[in-house]
Amino acid sequence: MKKIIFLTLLFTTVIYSQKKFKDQPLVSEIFTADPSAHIFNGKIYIYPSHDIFLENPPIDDCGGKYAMRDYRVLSMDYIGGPVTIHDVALDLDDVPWAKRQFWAPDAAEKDGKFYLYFPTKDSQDIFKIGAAVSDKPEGPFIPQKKPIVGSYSMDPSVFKDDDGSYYMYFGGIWGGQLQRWDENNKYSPGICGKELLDSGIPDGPAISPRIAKMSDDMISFAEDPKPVRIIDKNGNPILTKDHERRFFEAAWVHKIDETYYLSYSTGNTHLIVYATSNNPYGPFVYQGVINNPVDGWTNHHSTLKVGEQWYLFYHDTQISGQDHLRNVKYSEMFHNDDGTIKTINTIIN
Ligand code: FUB
Repeated sequence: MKKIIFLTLLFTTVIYSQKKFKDQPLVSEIFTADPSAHIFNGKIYIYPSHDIFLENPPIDDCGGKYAMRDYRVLSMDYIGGPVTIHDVALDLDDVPWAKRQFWAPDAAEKDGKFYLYFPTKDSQDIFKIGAAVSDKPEGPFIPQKKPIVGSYSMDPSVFKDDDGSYYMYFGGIWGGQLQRWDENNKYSPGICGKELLDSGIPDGPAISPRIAKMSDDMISFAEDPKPVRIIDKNGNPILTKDHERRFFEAAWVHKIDETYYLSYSTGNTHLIVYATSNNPYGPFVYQGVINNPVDGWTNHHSTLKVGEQWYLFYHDTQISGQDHLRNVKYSEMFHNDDGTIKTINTIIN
């Protein structure tokens, strides 16, 4: 198997050496994706998915080839500094309710404890979101015995507001199963892929990411999840067939002064876009593109201010050339004087 991996990587390295990438992978020893970046205890910690090589990746439209089994945390003392790949922070086998697929995680700190939030499929193959606790940012994390009550779908990200409230944003369509949950948080089995683009499906307001305030214990929701509305500048909802602007996955929030920036991936159109609001619950008004398509099918990011500089953490497939074997990177990100964000191009032509 090592030979196959070696030949695959050699082949793609030759092909990819023709491409010019704006930024370089943070680590090449393991494959990493979906970076959620934070500053904890004065250091930069990155919580990525840990992609794995599969000899025969399943061919389905539900994300079967993203079959991750553990999490590894990365850290840097400063931007540009050496990157530490920490030991396994959480293993799928240690989560009693988890069956398969550790997808994009996030983390939060409160009162000296660290919380890892992770989506994974339960015994029924339904994505739920788990919480795990540690005394250290890099783990190891001890998982709760059950998923967070009321959680579903994937791509959790936890935002801490200035008043000390924490909110979880979550959800993702297609393989992330958000389309199976209605806005009253009721589940019905359903499709999970390209069928959602079928011209036969009527247009209407696009599926919304969800928000739930976290309880003081940080391992449960204080309220039922609610949809986060994304609208255009005329106050109309962004529509399902507006593929360049509608939500797909990877919701993330940062705040500047009184403005909340919700950024997210448009998925199969491969953009990271953003919308703004003066309320964490929204509605958020669509503004524009933060990151143009990267190399590879998925585009998933986080934002982080280090000193006075904002950064976009993201992934692409520079090392492997394969959609499910990704590598995390970062880029400087700039807000204009009017609050808009300059678009980033990570592939240089
Ligand atoms: O890494 C698995 C999935 O791919 C993530 O949860 C999505 O956001 C996409 O990046």
